[in-house]
Amino acid sequence: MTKAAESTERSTKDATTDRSLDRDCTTLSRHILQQLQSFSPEAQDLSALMNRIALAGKLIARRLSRAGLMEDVLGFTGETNIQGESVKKMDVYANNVFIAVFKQSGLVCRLASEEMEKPYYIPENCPVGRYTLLYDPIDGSSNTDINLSLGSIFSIRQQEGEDVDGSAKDLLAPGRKQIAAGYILYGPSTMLVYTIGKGVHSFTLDPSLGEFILSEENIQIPVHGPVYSVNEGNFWQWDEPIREYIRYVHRTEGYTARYSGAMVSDIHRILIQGGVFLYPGTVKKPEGKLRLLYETAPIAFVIEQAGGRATTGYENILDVVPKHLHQRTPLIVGSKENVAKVESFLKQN
Ligand code: P6P
Repeated sequence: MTKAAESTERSTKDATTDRSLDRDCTTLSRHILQQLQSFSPEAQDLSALMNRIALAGKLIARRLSRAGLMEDVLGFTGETNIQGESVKKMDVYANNVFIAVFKQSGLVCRLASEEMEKPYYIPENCPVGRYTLLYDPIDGSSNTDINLSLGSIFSIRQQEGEDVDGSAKDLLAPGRKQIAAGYILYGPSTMLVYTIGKGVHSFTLDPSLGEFILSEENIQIPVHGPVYSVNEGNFWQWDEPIREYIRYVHRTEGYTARYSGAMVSDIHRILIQGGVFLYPGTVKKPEGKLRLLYETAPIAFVIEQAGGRATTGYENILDVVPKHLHQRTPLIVGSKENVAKVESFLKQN
């Protein structure tokens, strides 16, 4: 091989090495700073905050990966949470993990969770910490004991006002107030997907590094997709227009049903392959099951940032003003054309 060819080969190898090294160094905290194109105190805070969320994801992923080998990890606690749901031991553990990672952070003063009736305040962080974390620590608890995919959902808001009476009234604001949102998917690999309003980006946990490394930037949801994701066991509880939509996808070529019992898994599939996820209201529960502040609003932020849509069927999820912390909303979310098709049945009503 000529010297010139050798040096070209060497420089190509170097370039490839540099590229893979650069990729391995594109951690979540670095990516946030790149997204913000700033090293301001606010940018550093948000980067540090997301890094703590990543730490929570690592701790939960580690626990899940060994749950079957440990005592007292799986199964129910025997308690019932504010939602009236039986609490899994993993729900409690994960809820406490998110609290623990923000202690002594000076970042997050309040945490509001599906598992806690009222927000949890971290005294040493208040009033310095101006961020509030709203989260569903384990989304899809029914999958915990059967080793199927699960998620955590997070939403970050800026605290507005002093909240002197601990009522956290400033949280009763529409989802457009979110400054960051995303989810952690505990699947064959652990992925973290986030947005700060500058597109949607996914990171994969590299256990050998203990870091979430950038997998995909600026994810765009397909305009249309084959997947419809809904619990058809509720068919007879839905309003007629939703039943009509389901009859439509049953008789129309090109649709396929996928429903895992963990919204994060179903949403991630739809983000990548396209389609629509529905958790409609029912006659008995017109507001549906999913909670606005820490489930439907963060998911809506991510999917809208990826070019999709999220609606209650009649109102954009991100415009809904919650009346209380654990307010529920119906959810129809996914590819623009698939969501529009569902809405077309609702409009006929
Ligand atoms: P159902 C999990 O409890 C959850 O909040 C979502 O993750 C999931 O999509 C849904 O509820 C499952 O509810 O009524 O279909 O079992």
